[in-house]
Amino acid sequence: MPHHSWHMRRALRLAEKARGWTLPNPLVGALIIKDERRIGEGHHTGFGKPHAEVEALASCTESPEGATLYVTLEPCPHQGKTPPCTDAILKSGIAKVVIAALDPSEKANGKGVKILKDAGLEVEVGLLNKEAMELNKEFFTFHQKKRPFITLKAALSLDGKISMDRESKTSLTGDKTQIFLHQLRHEHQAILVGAGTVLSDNPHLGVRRVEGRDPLRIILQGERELPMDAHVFRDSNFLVLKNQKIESLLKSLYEKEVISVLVEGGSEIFTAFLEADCVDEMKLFIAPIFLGESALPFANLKEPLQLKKTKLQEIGRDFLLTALVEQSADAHVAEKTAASKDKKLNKQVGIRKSRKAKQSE
Ligand code: AOF
Ligand code: ZN
Repeated sequence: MPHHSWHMRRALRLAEKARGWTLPNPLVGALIIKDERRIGEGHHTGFGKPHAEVEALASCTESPEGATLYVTLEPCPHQGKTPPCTDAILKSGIAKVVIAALDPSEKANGKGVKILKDAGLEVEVGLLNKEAMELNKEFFTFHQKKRPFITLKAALSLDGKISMDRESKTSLTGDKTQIFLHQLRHEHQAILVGAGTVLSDNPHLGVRRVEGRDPLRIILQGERELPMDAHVFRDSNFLVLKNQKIESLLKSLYEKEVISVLVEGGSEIFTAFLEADCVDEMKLFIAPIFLGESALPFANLKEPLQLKKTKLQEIGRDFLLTALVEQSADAHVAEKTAASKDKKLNKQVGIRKSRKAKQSE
């Protein structure tokens, strides 16, 4: 079928439109195809709103009976804020469902597929699976690792410093970078800073330069008192956590269903997160300035840290380096995967060898 993956690609693009608005829900897009014609499409537009499948069914220009539904995530089998999508699909008379990725949450995880199959629908899973997992990498990390996806954001000088000193804020990056940063805040469910940053910068941590929602503001407090008139306390959308180790912090954020956190500093917080080996992605805004030896470093790492999948963008006079962080668990998994790939390869080679042997017999 020539259009098969085109349909799923379009569903992925539809899903992407709502980035930031659905949290902690995933981004989901759906398309309904009948006789190679698109008769309906939709996406999950916001938390608590109808799911993608329901939007797509509601938009149909003709009866979806006998049609194929393309959806980027397994249809939900449960009653949440909205009724089960599997019910809506069964009622609609859809004959076939093509799913890019299974929903990793305990409530779903294959149960949606089973309901559809048991009812006699044809179900296909895995078309553009990698792309669908990338689309919702925060949601998948949250369910698979039982902790939020952690993005570390910093503005750096060319000599890797974040500020002239501990007591005051040094503005390094230009105006265009501010817009990028506010978009990034909108795309994360929560934003986290240390008490030192609240005391030295009195940051707002909200979204003002783009249309978006303010993330939950998490402040990690040590021994120092925080002024109650600080900007971060301007409304009730904040959480102060006292003397927490990173591991217990992540556990409590998991329990609160926070799927993604943007860590904005300062130096001690960056160091603690990196040493806890739980940073998934880094967004480093690099400004064309050297701050000199006496300035505050980005982090104090005891060991080298390898970044991977790096991407460099020019933003006005600054650069944005986006990279994934190599976690020690990843290295372990990579070794294991390489070993099992070797095994598989050996098996295949073995099969080929025995076939050859048979042929020459
Ligand atoms: C789908 N289609 O478009 C989305 C799904 O509280 P609710 O009813 O909004 O359900 C939220 C859960 O449903 C969410 O955690 C995830 O497992 C799934 N999201 N499922 O079939 C959608 N957004
Ligand atoms: Zn649903």
